Amino acid sequence: MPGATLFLSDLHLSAERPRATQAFYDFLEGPAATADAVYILGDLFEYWAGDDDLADTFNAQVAQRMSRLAASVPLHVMHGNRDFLLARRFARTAGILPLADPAVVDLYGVRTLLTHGDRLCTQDVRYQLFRRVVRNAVVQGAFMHLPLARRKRIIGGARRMSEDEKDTKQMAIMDVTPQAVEDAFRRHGCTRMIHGHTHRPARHEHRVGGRVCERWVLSDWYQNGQYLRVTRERWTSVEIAFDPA
Ligand SMILES: [Mn+2]
Repeated sequence: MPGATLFLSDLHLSAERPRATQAFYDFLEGPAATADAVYILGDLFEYWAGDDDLADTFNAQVAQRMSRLAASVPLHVMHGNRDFLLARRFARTAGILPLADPAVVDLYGVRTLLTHGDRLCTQDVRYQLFRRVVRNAVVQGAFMHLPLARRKRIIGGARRMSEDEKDTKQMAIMDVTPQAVEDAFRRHGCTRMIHGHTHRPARHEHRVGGRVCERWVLSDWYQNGQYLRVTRERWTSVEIAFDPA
């Protein structure tokens, strides 16, 4: 059996979506258990209000299931735009290895760029501004000083606003821009890239400086689960059917 490295993103786990959660647990005990490494490229959780929310039964259970895998398989987790407050206590509890965004890894000899993907959506100027504000260390520090219940209410409000906006925003501005993609390939000297965030699973080719570069986009886990399986020989998208409701 050749070694395989697995990539997934945008699971958006929450207590309200038990089928996705079960599919994730099955993934952890199934394909992940024999992998060389597993990478979660952001938005593991629907939202994360702070590591003190590990007192929540659902969150604690997810962390505990992850820690079982992490005891034997390197489990890397990158922040998404919904769970960027995942911090040290979560990392310790779940046994995960925090992964910076972007990150460059060597996949069986192929230099590959990993990113959540929201930074590539440069046409969404309002979002990029919002992102800079909420990722600011001072803003985050002040936010984390609020009581957990208050933080959850604020996040709930922000999520409702972004859902409303999605109805009116043009589809194109919520996708990555080719220029941002090409810049990223060039800047990091990679010919492959893996990202999530846009919920538009596909394999794209980009011509950058005379070279053909591949960009693999991971799926969300709303209707089905999905992961990308990378071996020395091939890259394969694998779908996971959820149990019937
Ligand atoms: Mn996202």
